[in-house]
Amino acid sequence: MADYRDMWKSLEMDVEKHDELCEILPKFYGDIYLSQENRPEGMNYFNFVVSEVHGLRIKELLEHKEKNEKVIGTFCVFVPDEVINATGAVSVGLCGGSEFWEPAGEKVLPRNTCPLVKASVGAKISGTCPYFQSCDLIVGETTCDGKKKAWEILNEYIPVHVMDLPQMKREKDNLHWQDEIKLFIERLENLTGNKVTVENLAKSIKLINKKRKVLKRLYDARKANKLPISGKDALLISQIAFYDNPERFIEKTGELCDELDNRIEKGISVFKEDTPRILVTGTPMAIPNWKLHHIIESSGGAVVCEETCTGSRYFENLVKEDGKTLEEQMKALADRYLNINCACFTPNPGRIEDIIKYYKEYKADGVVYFTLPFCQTYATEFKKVKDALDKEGIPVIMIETGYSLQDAGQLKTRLEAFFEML
Ligand code: BJ8
Repeated sequence: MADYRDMWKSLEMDVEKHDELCEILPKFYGDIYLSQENRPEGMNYFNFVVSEVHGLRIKELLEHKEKNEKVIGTFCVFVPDEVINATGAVSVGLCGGSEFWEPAGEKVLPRNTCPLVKASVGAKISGTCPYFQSCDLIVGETTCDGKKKAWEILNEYIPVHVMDLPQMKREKDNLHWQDEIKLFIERLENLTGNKVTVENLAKSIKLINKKRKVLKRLYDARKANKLPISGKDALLISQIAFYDNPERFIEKTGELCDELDNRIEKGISVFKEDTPRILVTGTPMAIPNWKLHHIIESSGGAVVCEETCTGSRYFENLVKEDGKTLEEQMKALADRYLNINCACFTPNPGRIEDIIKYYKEYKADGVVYFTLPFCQTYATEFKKVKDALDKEGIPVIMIETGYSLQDAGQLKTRLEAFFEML
């Protein structure tokens, strides 16, 4: 990687501490990703993106900022990227997926907070995440209690706009979410000095839909009997979707999908025949959290789909493109976004329907229900999901695990036993 130290210093980062992270990541990535055999050629682009994760992409963000285009950080798939894009700002997903950031988070948050929240806050207050440092505004949302209260603390370090997400899906909740989108537009208009118009919003809706379509195409390739790509690679692509330039991401993922189609035609697979096909469902896996996928795929399983926010919840369902007024467009946005089935909603039957649907569509043999420690919403929802899966005769195992690799051996043993019985 080129020398970006001056750039990091200009972002007021703790460059020495950041060096520690830079030392861990390449080896970690090499062991998990580059060791895979028979990867599609198209993964080279994503290898490159990871190798430049704190370099070239940050340089691009700073170039945007030089043109007075703002950078907006987000933490949840409910925050509409379309609105950010329409104001000429750039959106980056900021969820922290590494234990490296947890100790810093624990300085201001209770230890028994979910690692995603601790790492996200820790990334900011330790000054070791150039994405955070590049942001002009971050957008929080009222989903789980851990996140909701963390915004108040983060706001001491960086301006935070909080979107009040309803937790039910009635008509009045839809109207409320439309209203929140309107307030978000106003906040961004004030920040950027650019107006959201029917035209620029329509263009952004089309662009983000295109990104969803290419991700859907990638996931469709995983429905093939012979899997042309590993679950680990597909997860990585989903994670990169949150911060890469959208046009380039669409193009490169499209090229990869062409290659995957070709592999499917020729029957080329990255797994041995009869490898158990696993649907992963649960909490999001923020980059570089590749732990569970790596353990599954090195214990004799293959991940065929993620019913998570770094998976299907990010790209399923498009925003209607035919809105003629801003009101119609906001309604179309609210309709699409409130179709996401996060466990912070009550009740949340749509998620169970999705899991069963994907289990069938992706021809899975079993379900791994993943939850980060201290995530009450997903942990509690397990009962409902398990009851429904039991009724359908779908095998499921619950795995609660954080970012540390300490329990890797134990998880491997449990997963191997689960795959054995599929
Ligand atoms: S739409 S899943 S991105 S809220 S894992 S921080 S819920 S304690 S991330 Fe999420 Fe939006 Fe829902 Fe998706 Fe809290 Fe649970 Fe931690 Fe979580």
